[in-house]
Amino acid sequence: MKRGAPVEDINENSLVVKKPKTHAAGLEAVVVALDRGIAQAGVSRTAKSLLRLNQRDGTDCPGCAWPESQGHRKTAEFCENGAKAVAEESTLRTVTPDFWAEHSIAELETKTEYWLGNQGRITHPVVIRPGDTHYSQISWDDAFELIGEKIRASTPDRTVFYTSGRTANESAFMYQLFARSIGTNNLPDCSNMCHESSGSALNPTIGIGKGTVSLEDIHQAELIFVVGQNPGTNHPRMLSALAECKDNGGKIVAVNPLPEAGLFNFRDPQTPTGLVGKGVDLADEFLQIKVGADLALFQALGHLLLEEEERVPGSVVDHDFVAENTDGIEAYRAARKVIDWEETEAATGLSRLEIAKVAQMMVASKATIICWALGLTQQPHSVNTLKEIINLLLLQGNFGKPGAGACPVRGHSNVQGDRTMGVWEKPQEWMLAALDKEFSIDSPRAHGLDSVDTVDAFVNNNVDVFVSMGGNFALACSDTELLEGAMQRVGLTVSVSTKPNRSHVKHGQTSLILPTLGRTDTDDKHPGGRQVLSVEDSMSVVRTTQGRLDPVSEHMLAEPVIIARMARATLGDDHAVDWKSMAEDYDVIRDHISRVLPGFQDFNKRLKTKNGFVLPNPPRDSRSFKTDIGLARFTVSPLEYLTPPEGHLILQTMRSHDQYNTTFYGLDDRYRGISNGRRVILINADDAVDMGFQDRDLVDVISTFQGEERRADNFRLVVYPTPRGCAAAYFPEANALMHRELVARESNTPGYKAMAVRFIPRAEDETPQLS
Ligand SMILES: Nc1nc2c(c(=O)[nH]1)N[C@H]1C(S)=C(S)[C@@H](COP(=O)(O)OP(=O)(O)OC[C@H]3O[C@@H](n4cnc5c(=O)[nH]c(N)nc54)[C@H](O)[C@@H]3O)O[C@H]1N2
Ligand SMILES: Nc1nc2c(c(=O)[nH]1)N[C@H]1C(S)=C(S)[C@@H](COP(=O)(O)OP(=O)(O)OC[C@H]3O[C@@H](n4cnc5c(=O)[nH]c(N)nc54)[C@H](O)[C@@H]3O)O[C@H]1N2
Ligand SMILES: [Mo]
Repeated sequence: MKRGAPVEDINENSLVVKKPKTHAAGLEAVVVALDRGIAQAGVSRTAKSLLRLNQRDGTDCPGCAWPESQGHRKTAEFCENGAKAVAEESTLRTVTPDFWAEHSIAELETKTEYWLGNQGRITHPVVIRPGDTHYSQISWDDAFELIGEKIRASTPDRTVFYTSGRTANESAFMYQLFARSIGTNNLPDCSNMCHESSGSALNPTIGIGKGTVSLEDIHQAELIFVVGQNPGTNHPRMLSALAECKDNGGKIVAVNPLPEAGLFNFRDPQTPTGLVGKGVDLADEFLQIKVGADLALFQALGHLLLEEEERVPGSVVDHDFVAENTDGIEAYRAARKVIDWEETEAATGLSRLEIAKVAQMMVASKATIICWALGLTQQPHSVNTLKEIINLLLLQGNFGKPGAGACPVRGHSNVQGDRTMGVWEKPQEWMLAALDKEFSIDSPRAHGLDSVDTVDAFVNNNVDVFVSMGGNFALACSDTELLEGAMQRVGLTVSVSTKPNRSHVKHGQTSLILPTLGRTDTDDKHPGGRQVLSVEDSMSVVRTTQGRLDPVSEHMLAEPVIIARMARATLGDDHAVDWKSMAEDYDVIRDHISRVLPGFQDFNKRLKTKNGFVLPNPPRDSRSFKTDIGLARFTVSPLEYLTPPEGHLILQTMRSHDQYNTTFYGLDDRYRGISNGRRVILINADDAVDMGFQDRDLVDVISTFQGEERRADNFRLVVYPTPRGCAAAYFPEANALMHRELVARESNTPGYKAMAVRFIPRAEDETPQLS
């Protein structure tokens, strides 16, 4: 691939399938990482950005939210996929006004996300108005004026402010302040689609919506569960932490329908033995569970732990902890007393023996951590599944001691920080009161729209202005076809973006694309010189991030500047909030934050210390649980799992090794052995036979939800070691199959890992050729 030359689009007929791998990383990871970097950005930008990644005064990796070591850092503290995220952003390819003049919307509609994203960084603000066929350049002044005009012409409840989780703390704080100054809590974010279920389970049970472990805890744990997570791809630096835990004598249990390579063996590319040797074996036990059956598994484990406690009193339950800090153990004990093993085995696809073996590991462990990600958060009963995890942790007193706790592994690199900063459609009263006091504004109290509500609001023509701080709403959400149609009816869509994506193509009647600086870009056009931003990782550590590369265009603005100018254009220069000072000097934003948010006192000063600082975490710091009753809660949930209707399979959607959400770095899902194509359905060999199909058959897919169907055509079946009854496809191709009402109860997170699908054969010659 020539640097600067964007790629060809995907040809699904070139699909290649090989045997899945059983180890992650190694030399190949380094080769791929450097290759991608150099192809996009050249040698010097690649070296400059990668060496600064995750260093103390460097750039927080825009990849995932896994924390950096507080102690010694390696010269190169990054992983293959972090390097790809950086290559994607630091690319020298550019999307200039000429690009928009050359390609009409009609043409761009035929392109895949792979092609769009690979065109490069957007260099100038552009606009498209009703009747236009192409985007064209607009000045920043005119763009802001247009935004102000449209927001003022609307009512607050018809304006929506979406955030994708790359936005730094300071920008997120200003953004929610802007929405609230206008008078709306319509602040949907990617967290609604991601770990909202975790927050919904953790807040009422342990009194905080975040994880309770540090990186050091991962190293020290005696037993770690990695559940519903593919760390080899989505959090590769987690593998080093797991390897360190193994080194210290810890054990690992992996729970996943798929035998993901990163769960089994890790060849650390940052050590000589990792590059060429056998690597470290990770999972001691692998429970290949059926999709959606984790609640059944955790209930069975609860039953076995309590059974053992009855047999040898004092051997399992941490009675002092339970008596002092928790409520509800009696009801939990009673509910777990009986178990239907036949049903449990059928639901999970696991044997009683396998489950008992893992229960024994829990009994033997004095410090257990349970990690989870989207495999647990995106199903109708997700919140109850996660509450069941908390039950297990509470039983053995696994809070507030080294090597123990709950670990939701977050997604976007600052998704946790954005929420801390108040990007939430359901803000708490204390936060609004603090905002009102600090800024003399009158924040609205009524709750706003989350991501799923926003899709509904689009469909029902209830949105006039949609502002998107990063992200790709059209493709990230459910019901792609319906949503895209509905988004096109919105009066004004504003995308603050780095790269072209589908949401720009399926734009509102008038649409603005505003190019912004990314994490790796220097941000120095300020009276006081270069500015730094801050982020919060998955383990509540807050630290600085600053880019070191010259931006590829002088016309891009930093996110805080864009927000301030939108606010001034909308609210006028005499508004109570001094937007201008905040955009000029980010210390001013941080001073405000320090007075509004608990845990941020002396923000500016503490941010400048070596490792940043850790936010207060009552369960972790002092075994205190700030729930409404001041105690942690055991909960009782009914047994629930997913049963596909006759002739259907349960479809989960997941990320390939070569993508970042809706952005595709390349077409090589290397660990799973699938390359050059993405429209695939992984299916168990016996299910394929039962349904009358063969490996590599071409099918159209139909999903069923409450009597309604959705359809997505032209997928290839790939026989794969997934459990019976459970299929898998890539996100976002499968989002067209997602009914928007299929959600997790309580959290309203889409059930992206819980669709019921069937297939109809498709003749080979029907295959439309993509570009
Ligand atoms: N390189 C890269 N890094 C990323 C991202 C990316 O796209 N690319 N995305 C970021 C974001 S926003 C997020 S939220 C995270 C996502 O991180 P992950 O949660 O790891 O992402 P998914 O690819 O959705 O993988 C879900 C895993 O859960 C398993 N699974 C599915 N259903 C079930 C189930 O019912 N039970 C169990 N036990 N397992 C199940 C799947 O087989 C798969 O291994 O990663 C972040 N990091
Ligand atoms: N079927 C299915 N659907 C899912 C999921 C799933 O597992 N299955 N996962 C869900 C999850 S967990 C998430 S988090 C969402 C992801 O949803 P989003 O966060 O909305 O999507 P991304 O693909 O991460 O957004 C990519 C775009 O962000 C912009 N961008 C990149 N960096 C920056 C930056 O620094 N600043 C700004 N302003 N813009 C930037 C680029 O223009 C790029 O096109 O998708 C959800 N959808
Ligand atoms: Mo996410």
